[in-house]
Amino acid sequence: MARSKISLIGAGNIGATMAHLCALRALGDVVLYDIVEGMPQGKALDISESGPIDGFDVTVTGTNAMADIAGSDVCIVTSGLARKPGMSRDDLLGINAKIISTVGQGIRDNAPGAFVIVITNPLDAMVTLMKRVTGFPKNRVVGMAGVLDSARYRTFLALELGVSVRSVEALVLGGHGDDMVPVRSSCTVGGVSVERLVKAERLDAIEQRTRQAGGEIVALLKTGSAFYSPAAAAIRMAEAFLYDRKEILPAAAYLEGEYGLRDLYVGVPVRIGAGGVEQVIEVPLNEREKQELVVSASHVTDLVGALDRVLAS
Ligand code: TXD
Repeated sequence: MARSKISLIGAGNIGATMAHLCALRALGDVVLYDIVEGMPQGKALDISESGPIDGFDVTVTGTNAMADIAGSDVCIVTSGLARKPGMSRDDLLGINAKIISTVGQGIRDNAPGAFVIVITNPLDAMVTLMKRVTGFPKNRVVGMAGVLDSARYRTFLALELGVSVRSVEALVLGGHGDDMVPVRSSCTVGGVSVERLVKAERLDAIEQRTRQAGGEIVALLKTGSAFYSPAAAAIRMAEAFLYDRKEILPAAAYLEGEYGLRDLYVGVPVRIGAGGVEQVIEVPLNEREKQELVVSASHVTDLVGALDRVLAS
């Protein structure tokens, strides 16, 4: 049986980290694409040369030719600029919209059957643009943010309680911005509601840190943004697709009435399997969470409006 083909569009911090993860897990043959001459080729060769050490036989190929992504099963897109200190994700809109437009045409023309996972910020606008440019159905274009944001929430709660991250179930919905929605009402630790274990004011602080977690790392790194955890999050989504896991994960999905929202991408729980985004899962929210989701979704609507103005200019 032929190996899967995974094309990583963008060979920067996240793209190269994903390439290494794909190789270590022998997820499939990897194509690492970037516009910088030689860079993807060098990183791909370096990863390949670790094959005898870690025992993987999948191929990792670097290229500057978009045609080399032909026939990909999955395309994961990180092409674009990352934040610098003081920048918001939305500040990247103009330049990254142009890049995603070009990349989307390349995917449409070269990998028309691919499942596309978008990472590039501002995520909610870029995944919207990717769906428009490729013309792919909603089940084959998804944004990666919720798996990362939920992992951050889980990490901070596990640290607070001194328990394994495996014992913390937590979900973050909404846009990938400062108004994302940690869903406290369904958060459990060892099956026990988190509200029975952590004081409300500590939960407020942890949830605020979750919302600001990306900026916290940008401020520390000064030269870019998080990349190990975003890479891990996107590969988790790709695995759910490639292995037909039917795993329920939070992701930016195109809504058509679910959660009372329509015709926009918002972070919600979805079932990911061989059909891509196979189903949007509606989880119960309390009144505060419902309101917060509406506010977060309205920011996505505003962001897409700004995108439309940029594209029209
Ligand atoms: O949760 C999330 N979705 C976010 C997303 C989490 C963290 C980072 N987030 C965003 O991902 C970040 O704000 C950026 O917009 C992307 C990629 O972040 P990364 O850290 O990988 O950025 P790099 O290291 O700058 O890599 C971007 C690469 C770089 O090598 C450029 O040469 C390349 O993108 N690039 C292109 N590749 C292909 N085609 C075009 N046109 C192109 N333009 C730039």
